[in-house]
Amino acid sequence: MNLHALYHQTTVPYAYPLDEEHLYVRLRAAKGDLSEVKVYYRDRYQWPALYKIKTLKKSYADKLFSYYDTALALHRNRYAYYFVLRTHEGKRYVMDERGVWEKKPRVLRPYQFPYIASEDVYKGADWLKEAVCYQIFPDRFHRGEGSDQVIEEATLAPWGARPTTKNHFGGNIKGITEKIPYLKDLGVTLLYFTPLFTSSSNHKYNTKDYLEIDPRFGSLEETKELVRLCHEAGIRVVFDAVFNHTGHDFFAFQDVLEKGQKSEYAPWYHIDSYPVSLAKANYYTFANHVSYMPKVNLKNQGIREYFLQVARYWIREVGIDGYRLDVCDELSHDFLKDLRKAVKEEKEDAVLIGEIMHEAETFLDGTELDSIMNYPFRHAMVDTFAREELSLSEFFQVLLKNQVLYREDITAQMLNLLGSHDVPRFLTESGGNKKKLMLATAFQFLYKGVPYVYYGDEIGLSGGKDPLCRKTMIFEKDRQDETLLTFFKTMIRLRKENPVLTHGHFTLKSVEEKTFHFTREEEKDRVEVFFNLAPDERRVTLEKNLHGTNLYTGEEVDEGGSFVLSGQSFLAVLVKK
Ligand code: ARE
Repeated sequence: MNLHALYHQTTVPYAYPLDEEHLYVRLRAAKGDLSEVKVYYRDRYQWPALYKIKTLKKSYADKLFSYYDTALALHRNRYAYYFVLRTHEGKRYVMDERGVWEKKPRVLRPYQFPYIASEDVYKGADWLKEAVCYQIFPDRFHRGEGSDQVIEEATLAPWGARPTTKNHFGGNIKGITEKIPYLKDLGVTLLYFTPLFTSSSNHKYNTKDYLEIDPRFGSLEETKELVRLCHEAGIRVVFDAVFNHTGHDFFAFQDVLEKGQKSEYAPWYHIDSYPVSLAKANYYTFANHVSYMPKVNLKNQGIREYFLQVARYWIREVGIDGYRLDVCDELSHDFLKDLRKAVKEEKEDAVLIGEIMHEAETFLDGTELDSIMNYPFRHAMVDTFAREELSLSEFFQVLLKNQVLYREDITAQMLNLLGSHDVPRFLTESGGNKKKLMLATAFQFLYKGVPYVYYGDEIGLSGGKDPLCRKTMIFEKDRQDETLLTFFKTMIRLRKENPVLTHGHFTLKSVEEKTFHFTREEEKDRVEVFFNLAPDERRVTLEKNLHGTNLYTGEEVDEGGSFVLSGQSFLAVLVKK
């Protein structure tokens, strides 16, 4: 028994309210050490101390640990609890707030979860869990006809040209609107647009005016119409908000450039010295010396209030469903909490999605963000499915670690991307191997979390590092990869038709050198999933017989003992319980 591995804390993800009536508790132990974990719990005011008893379920396991959990309920929701553990050798341990005891101490000090206050209960966004997300880089998606767009033809590159850091292609709001039927047919239900607000660059992360749609994209009216029609088609919309920095041409920074220390907006930024100079970049910027992106001082109430109003404005005016927050991990927790309140006041089920390229548990405890762009997932997928640099057991070590860091409902809401406008496309990472992209996509749709498609991946767009991953979209049928497109549509449909793929618990059953087996499971349904990443066929051994329906083909599956998976293929079998 490894006592060092035992762990519990009275905060996320080890203890937190699931709702007003249920407290979730989790305990960690070294893998394979325990045969039983029980929790003894009572109302903290109940005297004499009569405890109820519940057995915890082993819900997660990674390379080193097993995690046991359950949900508790008590009339007044004031909890005192301790754990009783039993090892395979029959030894018994008691774990309370003061530590682990071989013999039950004369005076127990139970853990306390003193009260579930309803205002502290995180309410996940069910629509987000059920979403299939699609990211659009507006300048590159489609150029619609008859828009109110203001365009300088002289600076425009021909559609299909090689993207550079500077060129514009003229994609617009109208263009996206015209393609709603395409998006509906594809089946996606959440659109995320990189920034739409007025800005001089093609990517628009240097905001000049937070309250205006960039005239190069079109008008406010066109944007309202786009969002209205998306909603009509059952598609939600999330805007990009850049609150870490402004553009250098934003009115407040212009005032600082002009008036120096005397500017009332100087405290909105972090200025090192005066006079402020773009050439010297003697102020805090995004990354290092990116002078056209001065970093904002969110401690200042003026800029904070300004941004909160911006956030409210677009929800109220256009009816969007939330924000993707740029460089989210460099905003402050304090600001994010205020932002959450403002956004939820405007629209209860609006969501905040952080752009955080790393694990982000301090932002996802339920008081700030609803989700992040799950780059740890993306990197693991690229390293394993595309580049084959991580072994499968290492791959699952990364994924399972990602899972146990977060609340269960947050894990189900993570945006599991394979690519974005900031990283090379998956097809390019795979050296152009479409089978790899298809396998990775299949995994994305069968795994827990929100599948996220970067525009064009579904028709075979390729592209390396920024700016090459931002090529123009192709809508001509004969230039689209039909096999890929049909595959994406099928995976999206399967995801939507089988709620177990959204809500089902994930359990890793076995991992071999190139094959693995996992399940997604709910009360009534279970999906058994097998992958073979090797180019040649592999035999997979079954623990028990497999009867059900092949999700992809609809055919009946009836296997026992073992069966053969062809090279680079997967099998997902729906089993009715
Ligand atoms: C330009 C050049 C790039 C160069 C970059 C940095 O094109 O080749 O690497 O400058 O100097 C926007 C544009 C970019 C532009 C950038 C600056 O879209 O094309 O890049 O502005 O002008 C970190 C941040 C993360 C950020 C990435 C880019 O943590 O928040 O860097 N992503 C957002 C957006 C970008 C956007 C900005 C921020 C700025 O999604 O599109 O860039 O508003 C490791 C680290 C990450 C790091 C990542 C990349 O993975 O762990 O933390 O992300 O590398 O550096």
